[in-house]
Amino acid sequence: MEERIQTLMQEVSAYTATDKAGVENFRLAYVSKKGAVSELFEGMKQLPPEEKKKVGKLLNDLKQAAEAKLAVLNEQLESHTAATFDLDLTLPPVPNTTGNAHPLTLVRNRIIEIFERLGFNVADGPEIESDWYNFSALNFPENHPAREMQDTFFVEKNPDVLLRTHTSNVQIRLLEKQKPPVRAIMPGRVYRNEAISARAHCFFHQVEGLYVNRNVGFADLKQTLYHFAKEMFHKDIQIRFRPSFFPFTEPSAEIDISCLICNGKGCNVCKHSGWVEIAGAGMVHPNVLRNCGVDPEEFTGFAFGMGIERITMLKYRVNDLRLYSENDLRFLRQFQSVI
Ligand code: 2U9
Repeated sequence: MEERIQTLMQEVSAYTATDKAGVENFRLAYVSKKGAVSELFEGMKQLPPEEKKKVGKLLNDLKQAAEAKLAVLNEQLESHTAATFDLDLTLPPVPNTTGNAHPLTLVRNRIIEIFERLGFNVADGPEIESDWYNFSALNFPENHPAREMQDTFFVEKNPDVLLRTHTSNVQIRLLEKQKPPVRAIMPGRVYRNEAISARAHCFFHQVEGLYVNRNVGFADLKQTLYHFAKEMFHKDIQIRFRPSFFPFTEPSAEIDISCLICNGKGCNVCKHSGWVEIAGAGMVHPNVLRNCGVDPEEFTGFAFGMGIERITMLKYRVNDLRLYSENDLRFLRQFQSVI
């Protein structure tokens, strides 16, 4: 009997199957109730008691080996089936879907392209900033509301370490180290402590621009932004400047373009005014120039700032800011071939 067990052990270990029938044959031959192992268990009853113990152990080992082998054969069959199942080699191949740039990236790149052709460089700087570079150097008074906890994110509640609220910090750093002429734009992410809704988010993206040189005037600012609007939207767009106030520019203005939907006739998008806001701008405040070591008697400059989300919204009629950060492919895939 011991010899028979040994032979079966060898058979079990050498067995291979490539299909369902082969696995089933194995099960019937070795594992089923009518299989060889059960038959041997039956035959064990006839053995003298002194042999039963030894043969019983060998038989149990064989039983376990046969069951383990059946599991392996089943597993092999399953993975083989999964790999070959439904594989119809006559079908045309499924094309690889390529990704596309995010709409904000597309618009940012277009903005950069427009200003680069006017001679602006692109500058970059830190998103975690000190109070000086984000507020004080920009002529924000001590008690300005933007400096409050409810408007700005402070890092570990330290009033001197914060997430920048605009990319103006980059312009300050640039002016500090580069003698005019300075002509650069600063695209980047900025943070504000706002509740998230269709119209506001706790982070968004800006492009700010700065041109500091001798004899830079408001007319230069107007022509620069007019050129930008025509390139970004369309050639016969109109532009207007409304007086405004920012601590870092004097005089300051808000920039509107004629409504892209109704061409200035009045509709829901422009709230029946015929105009929509695209940016803020102004002449750099003399205090800001002085804070950067630039003599305001010798140099003047203009600056502007715009939200990339806002420009994208106007250009593609996106009506909810949250869409930009939700990663919904149905939204993102619509921008595959624009600009
Ligand atoms: C320096 C001097 C001046 C940058 C400017 C604006 C006007 C402005 C807003 C537009 C929409 C921010 O994204 S937004 O909410 N920006 O209105 N920004 S002038 O002025 C500067 C910057 C740096 C050294």
